[in-house]
Amino acid sequence: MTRMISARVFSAHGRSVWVHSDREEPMVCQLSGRALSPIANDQVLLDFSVQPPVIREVQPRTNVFRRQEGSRTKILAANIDLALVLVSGHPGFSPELAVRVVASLLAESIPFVIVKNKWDLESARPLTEALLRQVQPCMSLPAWPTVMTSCKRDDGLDGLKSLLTQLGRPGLCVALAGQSGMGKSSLLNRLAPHAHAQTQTISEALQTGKHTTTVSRAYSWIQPSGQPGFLIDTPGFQQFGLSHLSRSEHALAFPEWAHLNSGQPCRFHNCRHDQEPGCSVLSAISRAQEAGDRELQVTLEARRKLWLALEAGS
Ligand SMILES: Nc1nc2c(ncn2[C@@H]2O[C@H](COP(=O)(O)OP(=O)(O)OP(=O)(O)O)[C@@H](O)[C@H]2O)c(=O)[nH]1
Ligand SMILES: [Mg+2]
Ligand SMILES: [Zn+2]
Repeated sequence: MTRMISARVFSAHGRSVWVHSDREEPMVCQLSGRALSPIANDQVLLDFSVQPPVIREVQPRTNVFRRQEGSRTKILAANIDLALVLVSGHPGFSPELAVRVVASLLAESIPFVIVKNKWDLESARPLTEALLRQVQPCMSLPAWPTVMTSCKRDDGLDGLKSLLTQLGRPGLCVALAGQSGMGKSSLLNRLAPHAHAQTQTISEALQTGKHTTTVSRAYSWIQPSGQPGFLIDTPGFQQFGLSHLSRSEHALAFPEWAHLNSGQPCRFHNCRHDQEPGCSVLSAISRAQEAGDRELQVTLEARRKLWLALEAGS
């Protein structure tokens, strides 16, 4: 007789998948068909009538954290309730990669908080803030939420923990996302010390991370609220393709474009905010320049460049 149980994927390594269920110890399973490709934090149906058990079905996902690499889709995690997007000034993070991550999360309606990690490194703070200005909506629109953390200080996670306490509920799934070397696995180890995730010093010569985490992995943990939940560590990336998203989905990361358009719309409804005449974004940049508002001018121009990079189709 077939015996099916529902289980959660902790990590997938090709055809071997680590799963965990309420009733069984963590175990390695096989996949029943070539069409199945479960990813960390997927819910699956396990067939226990064979040994080792076989995954028969991946249950519908509420959302996915994904990026595109050429024609290949890379799904990093599924069923996320909250994403923590780590940035840092050491090494200086890429605003373009951060904007791309933000767009991908907004397109999937995944709530997120930007985590300014390595806050103990005082000399790196100004760079973190300067780079973040390019990621945040401008024109007085609400900023994406942020929190400061330090994995090196005893009190370094207090702000994040109180935020997580407010958001706490049974089974909350929190994913750690961001470029290599930002400290995702270090933060995981601080929040869930039993995880023992591998971490590695950054390359000082290249000012980059070393791509230490190579596969996404979910961990069970007790949230600061005292409730059980899941933390998902994901590998850092050097590219974050968004060719699967539409222009209006890219625009979610640039809410000021819609704001400017609602005042004096661009002359062309499909304006790319590149060189078109009568463009509301280019006009706003000129107005900022005329008013001597250098900070707004520079921020708008930097944001417009990031937008054009996303629109370039990669
Ligand atoms: N000073 C300081 N260093 C930190 C902090 N968090 C992480 N680091 C260091 O940053 C380096 C990279 O940390 P990891 O946790 O491996 O980074 P990661 O984001 O998981 O990187 P990938 O797995 O390559 O994507 C390590 O040397 C950590 O010790 C922090 O809050 N302060
Ligand atoms: Mg890591
Ligand atoms: Zn325009």
